[in-house]
Formats: sequence, structure tokens, C-alpha cells
Amino acid sequence: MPLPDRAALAQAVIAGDSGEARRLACEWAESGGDPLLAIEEGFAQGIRRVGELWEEGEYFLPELIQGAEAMKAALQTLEPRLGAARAAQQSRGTVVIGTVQGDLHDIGKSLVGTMLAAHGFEVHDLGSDVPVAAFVAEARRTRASIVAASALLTTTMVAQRDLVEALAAAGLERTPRVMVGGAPTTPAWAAEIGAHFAENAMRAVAVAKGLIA
Ligand code: B1M
Repeated sequence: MPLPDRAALAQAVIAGDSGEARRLACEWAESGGDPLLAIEEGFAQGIRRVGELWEEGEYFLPELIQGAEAMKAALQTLEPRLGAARAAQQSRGTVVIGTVQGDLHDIGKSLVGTMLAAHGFEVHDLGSDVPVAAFVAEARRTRASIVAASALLTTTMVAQRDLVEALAAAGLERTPRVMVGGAPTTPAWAAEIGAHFAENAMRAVAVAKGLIA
């Protein structure tokens, strides 16, 4: 069976069609395609286009939500395939991950968490809208080596700085390294707050491996 066209994957998300997104994700997986390629170069392109259409005033909140639902349907279908190598691996280290408080965007964060798990990290995903104190408590409980915080809004990025400061002040046996990411964040921002930056899910894996080493 030939792989579905990447533009068709994006189009399913732009149309907010969860059924079609799920069907195409299944078809992609059954054809033996790389699931990360389908996400990054297909479905994620679609949700980014939805964001542009929203910015241009062509789409409104319902379309934004439907696009996100379709993106999630595709991710749910492809995620088990991303993690196929997981069981055989020994844990590389423990990562606590979440989207910062006030921010409900969880698609990119979940993708990063899935990829880290697929590469052998023990991942504790706190979800979205996570207060700094909850990150710190989970880092303490799990003795995490890395705390990974996603922010998609310019207004919530500042919580990443609060997190770095709170972890440093928490008196943990070993202060975890902090990794940040999400559309408005940059390497300069990460450097300014004393964190490490990754621009996408694959880069997050490489950065996390580097931090553990
Ligand atoms: Co919202 N939203 N949204 N939204 N939304 C953005 C972020 C926005 C850029 C859209 C726009 O204007 N073009 C804009 C932010 C503007 C700004 O602050 N600069 C925006 C806005 C304004 C809003 C609301 C305020 C709208 C409103 O209500 N008026 C509102 C805020 C709600 C809240 O959070 N409090 C809102 C709501 C929503 C929905 C709920 C409808 C939905 C989210 C659903 C969900 O996640 N469950 C949504 C969506 C879908 C988007 C866009 C269209 C797509 C985000 C996404 O999922 N991208 C987005 C536009 C855009 O980003 N271009 C937008 C796909 C995903 C795979 O990519 O998340 O970037 P991304 O993750 C990447 C990398 O960034 C990186 O790796 C990932 C994979 O490669 N990465 C990390 C992410 N986290 C990382 C962590 C790491 C490392 C790498 O280490 C820790």
C-alpha cells in the first residue's frame, strides 16, 4: 500500500476532520511509514496552518479546537508506534514534563514526552496548566534528572523562569536540569533563564541525552 500524501495528512487537520486524520494515520502506519515523519511533516504542518488561519481571521475558536482534536486523533493512533522500541530499553533517566500554568497547549509537550519515552527515558507527564510547585514536588518524588517545561503563549513563558528559580531553591538532593521549549521560546530565552532549549521533539531527545551524559 503506498503512503498517503503528506499534504493530505495536513489537510485532514486543517479541515478539523478527526475521522479522516485517524484513518490516514492508520493507513500511514500500516504502509510502514515513519510515524514521526507523518507527525512533523504532515499533521503538525496542518495544525500550524490552522494557527495562521486563526491569526488571519479566517478561522475562529471552534475551528482551532476541531483542528487540535484532529491532530490529537492522529497522534493517538501513531503514538504506540513511536514507542515500539521502549520496552526493550533500560531507563536512561527520569524526566518530569508538563505545560506551564495558565497554558492549555499540550500537543507539542505530549509529542516531546512520547519521544523521550520512546528513547528510553522514564517520563512523568503532569499534563497542562501545571503550577511550578507541582513540577517541584514531582521532581522531588521521582528524583528526576530533568524537568521539561513547555510554553506556547508569550504570557506563560515567564513561568519557565519561575520554575528554574524554584527548583534551585527547593533544596533537592540534586537539582534537576531544566529543558524548555514551545513556539515562542528561543535559545536566547533559555540561556537567559539558565535552562536548556530544544526546538522540536527529536532535538529534545538529543538535548536530554546530552544532559544525562
Ligand atoms: Co492556541 N495559540 N490559544 N490553541 N494555538 C497558539 C499558540 C498561537 C501562536 C496561535 C496564533 O496566534 N497564531 C497563539 C499564541 C500567541 C502568543 O502568545 N504568541 C495562541 C492563542 C492566542 C491561544 C488562545 C489565547 C486563544 C483564545 O482563547 N483567544 C487560547 C489560550 C488557551 C490557554 O492555553 N490558556 C488558545 C487555545 C488553543 C486551543 C485549546 C484551541 C488549541 C490547543 C489544544 C491543545 O493543545 N490541547 C490551540 C492550538 C491548537 C494552537 C496552535 C494552532 C497549534 C499548537 C500546536 O499544537 N502545534 C498554535 C499556533 C502555532 O503554534 N503555530 C496556537 C503543533 C505542535 C506539534 O507544535 O506545540 O509548537 P508545538 O510543539 C513543538 C515545538 O514547539 C517543540 O516540540 C514540539 C514538536 O516538534 N516543543 C518543545 C513544544 N514543547 C516543548 C517542550 C520542550 C522541547 C520542545 O522541552 C520541554
